[in-house]
Amino acid sequence: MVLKFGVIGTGAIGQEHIERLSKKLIGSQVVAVNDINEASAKEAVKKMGINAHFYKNAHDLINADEVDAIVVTSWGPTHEEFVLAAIAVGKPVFCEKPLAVTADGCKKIVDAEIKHGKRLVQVGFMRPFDSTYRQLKAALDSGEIGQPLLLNCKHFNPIVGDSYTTDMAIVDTLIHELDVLRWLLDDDYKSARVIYPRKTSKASGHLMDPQMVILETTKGIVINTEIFVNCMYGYDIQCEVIGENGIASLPEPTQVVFRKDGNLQRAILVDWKKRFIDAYDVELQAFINNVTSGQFTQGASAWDGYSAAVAADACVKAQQTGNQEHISMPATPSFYRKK
Ligand code: NAI
Ligand code: ISE
Repeated sequence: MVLKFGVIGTGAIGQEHIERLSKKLIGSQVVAVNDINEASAKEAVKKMGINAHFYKNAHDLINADEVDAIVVTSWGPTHEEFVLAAIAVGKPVFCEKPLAVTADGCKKIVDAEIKHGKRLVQVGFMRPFDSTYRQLKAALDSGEIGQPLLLNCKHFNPIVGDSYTTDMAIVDTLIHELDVLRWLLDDDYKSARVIYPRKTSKASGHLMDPQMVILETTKGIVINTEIFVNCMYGYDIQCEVIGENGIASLPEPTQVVFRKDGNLQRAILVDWKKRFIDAYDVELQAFINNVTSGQFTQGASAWDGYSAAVAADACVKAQQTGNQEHISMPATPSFYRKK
């Protein structure tokens, strides 16, 4: 069985996912695309040499008989509408993060999926599929460093455009740590605080950059994450776990090391496309397998999207108040509990 996909949003990651669904993964093809920028959508599919119909209206794509499953790769504030529309017609939907830009928006999706009665939604939190994060989790689960006590994380992007806003550092960027660290630590969050260090001259006038987010978990672990989206030097994701008996750090992505001209040097990646390229493949293949098997056994659920958003809401409030904000994570409904 070949799953026929419709893709909403043919920008950066939309094109990446169209490429992998059309040419790399098993059991999928892209038959339909939509974007508010018609010319760019048509140019994208032409450049990739795939024969996909362009739909002017995203809802027509969602409802089209030729479309079995949907991928949402449009801007974050549009996700809620499109995911709810896919659920309304009973079509499986892979939605890039964030599932919605608020917890309330995610909860509407959770309620709709539970009412539908079977899993349809997977969220594009790819880091638990990444081999370096899986190595780090195996190290923690082995007990090698004892109980985790404190984490130092970095989420550094080289540069962002003027449309990137201070709250996006949480809902669009930190949302990855908010998801992956729940899985890594098997824990949840109970408070958040945001500190603004001296602002870089490289950031747009309206953007606070860098930001430091301090989270406390229900087990008492403290997580310090530095978000710096105009760091200039590269795309740098770091996670150091300090435990009772030692430190475990996220492995650097494998790169050739050069000894040359009196230097010892290796490249740092410059964007997310390469840093998590394998994880994107694995998570989307998992979605294809979930749909064709009828069992959503892998990948982030709408509840994972909601849980990350609950913490993100508190972080956005902490950005505004400067206070330590409480986070109360609701219990996971049986519908989403791992079988
Ligand atoms: P982008 O700006 O390159 O592409 C977004 C596309 O969506 C644009 O072509 C835009 O015209 C289109 N669009 C916007 N509103 C629309 C609407 N109402 N209907 C149809 N099309 C619409 O953005 P990018 O970087 O590709 O991000 C897209 C989404 O993917 C975001 O939610 C972002 O958070 C997520 N993303 C996830 C990554 C990951 O590591 N998982 C990496 C990069 C992006
Ligand atoms: C982008 O949307 C992504 O999801 C990248 O993984 C993240 O590093 C970046 O900060 C986001 O803007």
